[in-house]
Amino acid sequence: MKIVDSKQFLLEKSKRTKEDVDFDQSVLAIIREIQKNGDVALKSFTEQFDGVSLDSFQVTKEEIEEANQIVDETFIHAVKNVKKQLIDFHEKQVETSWFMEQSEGVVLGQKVTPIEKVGVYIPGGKASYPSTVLMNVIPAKLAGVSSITMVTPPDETGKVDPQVLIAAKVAGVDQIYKIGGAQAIAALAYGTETIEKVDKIVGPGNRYVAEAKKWVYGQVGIDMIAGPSEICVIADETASPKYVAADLLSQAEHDEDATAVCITINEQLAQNIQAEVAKQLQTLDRQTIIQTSLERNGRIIIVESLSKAIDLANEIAPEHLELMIEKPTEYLPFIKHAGAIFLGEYAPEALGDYFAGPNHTLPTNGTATFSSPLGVYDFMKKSSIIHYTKSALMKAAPFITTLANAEGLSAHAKSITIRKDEEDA
Ligand code: HSO
Ligand code: ZN
Repeated sequence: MKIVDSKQFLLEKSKRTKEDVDFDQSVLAIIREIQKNGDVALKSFTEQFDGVSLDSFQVTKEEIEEANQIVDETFIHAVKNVKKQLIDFHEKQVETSWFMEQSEGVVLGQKVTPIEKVGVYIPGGKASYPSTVLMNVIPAKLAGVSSITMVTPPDETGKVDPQVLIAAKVAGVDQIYKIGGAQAIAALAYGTETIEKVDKIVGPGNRYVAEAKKWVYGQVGIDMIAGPSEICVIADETASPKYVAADLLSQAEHDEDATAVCITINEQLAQNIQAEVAKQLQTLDRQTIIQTSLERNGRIIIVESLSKAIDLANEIAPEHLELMIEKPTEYLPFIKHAGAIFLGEYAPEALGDYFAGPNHTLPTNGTATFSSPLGVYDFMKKSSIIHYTKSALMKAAPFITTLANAEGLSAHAKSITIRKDEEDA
């Protein structure tokens, strides 16, 4: 893992390349094809991209039952425990409708309504995570979403990961289809003969999925465009280089484009962490992925002080930020941009990935500057409520008509005065 200073780091970061237009267009072509030809197109894309010809996309009760037989007890037990933790945390996010009264019988309010139909995309293959099923479905359930459709690509034998099926069952998914990629996003956004159109699509995916979500946004809602996972660890001399290294490696193992950076305050600490990373790497399963990811994006950055470290972290706006420093809570007020903030040496990122309760779907790629973790609020929408009495309306009338006339919208003004005229008549 390279040791750099903050200038070098920021320079490298600014050189990252932008997406190409041809790719955008190829994804759009897939979407249009699904819109036009529905299930027929879905079937043929599944043959082309997943290498399997399916007669039916829907996962049957028998397949779920079979998964139940294959998957071991301890896994099911763990999933149920994680579910409890997630419910405990996310329950706090449930919002309720509220009303307020003003003088003259005026009532104003905000009515909260769950989104009706939600599609959850779960990637296949290497990145098929049962934990992600729980993280996406549980907040939707708590919001009161009435229909949750999960989609996930099949393998070349036409099967999907049984552990993902179990997580879906425990979380309470209503229907599951074996489709993936941009074609699955299009099917959820526009509907086909078998797939019912949804109102919002959530869940992570590869670049095809991410691009397709951008295209269908507006037709449906989307959660966010999730990029490769990132961790930033701020470590001072009280941090254990072993723990810091382990956490960096845990993130780097996600994929070759994952980012693991550590910001620390002196050369010696940087070297200790670097040595630990090299040592622990030898013991891990996904060495090639980790090596590539560390070469591409793994850096140990040396800065002069903790406050400089915080400034740099705010500039990065990482998905996960670990504060492995003495008295981490004292620095919390200064952290402005991070998806999730882990305080102290016993809050490693994996705790948040799997168990603690907060969502592991977090803003990546600097988007923590303007967005939040996935939550119950992503599955609820609000309607404003306005009730006025005649006397209250007449009091407001001069203000309304003044503004309406200023905007040249006399019909607006008339819709108020007509109510007054009626009184005079
Ligand atoms: N670190 C990932 C979540 C995850 N980790 C799933 C393991 N499984 C993105 O926050
Ligand atoms: Zn993870």
